Amino acid sequence: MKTQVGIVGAGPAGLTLARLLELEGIDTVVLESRSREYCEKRLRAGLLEQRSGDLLRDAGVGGRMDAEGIVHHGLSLQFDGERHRVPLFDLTGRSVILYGQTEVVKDLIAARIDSGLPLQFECEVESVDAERGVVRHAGGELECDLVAGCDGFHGVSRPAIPASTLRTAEREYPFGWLGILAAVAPSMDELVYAHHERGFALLSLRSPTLSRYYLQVAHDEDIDEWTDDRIWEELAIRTVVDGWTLHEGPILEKGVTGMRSFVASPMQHGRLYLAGDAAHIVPPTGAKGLNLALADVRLLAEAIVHRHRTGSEELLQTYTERCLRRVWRAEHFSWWMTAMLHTRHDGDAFDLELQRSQLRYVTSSEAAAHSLAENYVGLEL
Ligand code: RFL
Ligand code: PHB
Repeated sequence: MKTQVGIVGAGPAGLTLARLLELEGIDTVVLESRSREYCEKRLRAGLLEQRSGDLLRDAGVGGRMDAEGIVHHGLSLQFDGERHRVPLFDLTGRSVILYGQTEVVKDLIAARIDSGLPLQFECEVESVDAERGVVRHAGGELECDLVAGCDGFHGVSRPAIPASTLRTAEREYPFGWLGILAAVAPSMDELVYAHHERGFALLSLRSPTLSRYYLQVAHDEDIDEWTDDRIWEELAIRTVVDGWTLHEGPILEKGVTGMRSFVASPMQHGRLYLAGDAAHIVPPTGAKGLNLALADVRLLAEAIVHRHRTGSEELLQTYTERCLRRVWRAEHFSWWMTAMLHTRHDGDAFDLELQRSQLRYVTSSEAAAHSLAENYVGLEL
């Protein structure tokens, strides 16, 4: 079997790329190891930059996001028992949209199926030949003009770049996030990022009836140690402020994710181009992972279309360089938010006072708040 662009992975990166290329009349085949049901249920990110929302809208898959997504104009940072609002929109003229990654994926899969274009679930790619553009899977081989490796951090695409060429930069953190989805109206209107000596907590949401809350835990925390009562108790302790109540409800899902920063370079080799988590990972504190994945595929689609129309390889050749400028800005911001908000159990009084000073600074200086806000809503790079 042959195609112009073989896409490995039907996460947000792979599906969005397939859609952008479809709109330009370029043939693609998407191969995904998991079932459709699994892809549509995997609970992950929730926050889209305005620019990511625009991309999905321009791709004709923004209808439900516009109807059901919730636009936020600010967020709160909590420390020393008080909340301080950062007015994102007033500072930057931009806002963010709360709309689950699962919903984005459902919309993209539905659009692909509607168009009747190839999308194979339960089709695990075993290896990619980056030089020849051949993708091997259980059912045979796919010969591609170009291959897009959109198969996430644990995929097979990145290892197809020779070890002698691939450079990686990485940071592991000694903590993880325990995340819950609860069937209860969110107790707040906007996201709350809470610093607390017992550990960070984040209050987020998915809809007027679904709350998404997170607790900092050990990176290898055993979820079985956390009963629902213990989770609610800990969330209440870390997010307490006078005159406010955290409402509890049935916990529908819970899980622990470790945190890491990771960047691979180059993001391309031969006919292979990496996008999204296959090339880079950020800790979730900056809410950047999904947004970076969408920004990568926007550049990749442009470069592929440019070559298709003009024959020029220029945009494809500079793909890595153009992506990594934005990726490293997001890496720094995500690391900085993580360091400012999480409690290091091996830390001392000096670490704690630096965090409190930084938090006071970003919530009292307009210049500092502006810097946080423009990174959070997404810089144009
Ligand atoms: P994905 O979503 O991992 O998709 C990769 C797909 O490839 C498939 N695959 C293969 N298919 C065929 N053959 C193989 N050999 C394959 N190997 C893998 C996989 O099954 C999968 O379907 O990567 P993609 O598309 O790059 O998307 C990246 C995002 O998923 C990720 O960055 C975000 O979820 C990160 N993230 C957040 N990002 C944000 O922008 N805003 C947020 O608010 C936010 N919150 C989060 C997050 C990630 C979290 N977790 C669980 C890691 C919160 C959490 C808790
Ligand atoms: C989420 O709603 O899942 C979410 C929001 C903001 C973050 C991370 C996760 O920084």
